[in-house]
Amino acid sequence: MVHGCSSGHPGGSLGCADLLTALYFDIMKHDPNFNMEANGEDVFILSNGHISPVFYAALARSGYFDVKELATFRKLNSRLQGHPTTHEGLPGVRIASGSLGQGMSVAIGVALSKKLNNDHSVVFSLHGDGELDEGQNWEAILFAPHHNVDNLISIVDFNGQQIDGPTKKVLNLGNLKQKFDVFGWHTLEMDGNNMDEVVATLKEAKSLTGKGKPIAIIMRTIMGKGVDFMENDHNWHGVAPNDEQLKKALEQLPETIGDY
Ligand SMILES: Cc1ncc(C[n+]2csc(CCOP(=O)(O)OP(=O)(O)O)c2C)c(N)n1
Ligand SMILES: [Mg+2]
Repeated sequence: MVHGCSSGHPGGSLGCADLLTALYFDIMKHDPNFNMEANGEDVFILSNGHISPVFYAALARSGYFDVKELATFRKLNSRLQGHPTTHEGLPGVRIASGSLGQGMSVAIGVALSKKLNNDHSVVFSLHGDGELDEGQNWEAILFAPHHNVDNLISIVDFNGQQIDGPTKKVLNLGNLKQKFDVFGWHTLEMDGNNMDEVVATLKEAKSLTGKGKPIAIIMRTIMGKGVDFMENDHNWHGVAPNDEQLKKALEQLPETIGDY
């Protein structure tokens, strides 16, 4: 998809492919016959909107829209813009994201309204680690435990990379598990590129909902997972592969379906 329009974000998308697959194909109770109200449904809020390629792929593969539409990614008049927005009318997109830092606040709002509606489904949100540099997150991280938002599972893509370099160099996050714990969250950790561990940890997180605390998952991933020359390299945060790089990448990912 990113090669097809010569722009977009392959690094974070590849790293989060396991998570999105687990959520949409196993963990979440959701209806591809999309309804913005989401009554009785689990909700996923993508905060790091630049990883839209993997989000759109998960939505299409689980039936929200035709897989062939993936080929329109980032093209003029497409519903699949570089950063998701609701006004394009793409089923499955619940918020505009791309301006980093807002998704957790939105997810908390959705979670609180579910409580008011006596709706016992769960809200999942995904955030980049570099995205946590944005101060609004820390207000949200403080707010959620104070208001007992215990139907929220916020996942951080802890790939150690962001647009300008390794997170340790740009703005060190230190011990993120300790930070969430001390703010009052129940914090889990997992290897986000080990499917068995992803599924087991998400199930554990779901079992911890309704117990008074919001749940965070620090998800270690590899930026560019599955393509050797992209792995762990922040330069693949937001660059499209050329023809030769695409060929090499697809050779390394034989399971890539390529049917659109
Ligand atoms: C508010 C805001 N500031 C800056 C940017 C530019 N920007 C886009 S992605 C990114 C880095 C995000 O790092 P991370 O969340 O770790 O994503 P990854 O590189 O791991 O995919 C930045 C600074 C933005 N989109 N929004
Ligand atoms: Mg990152």
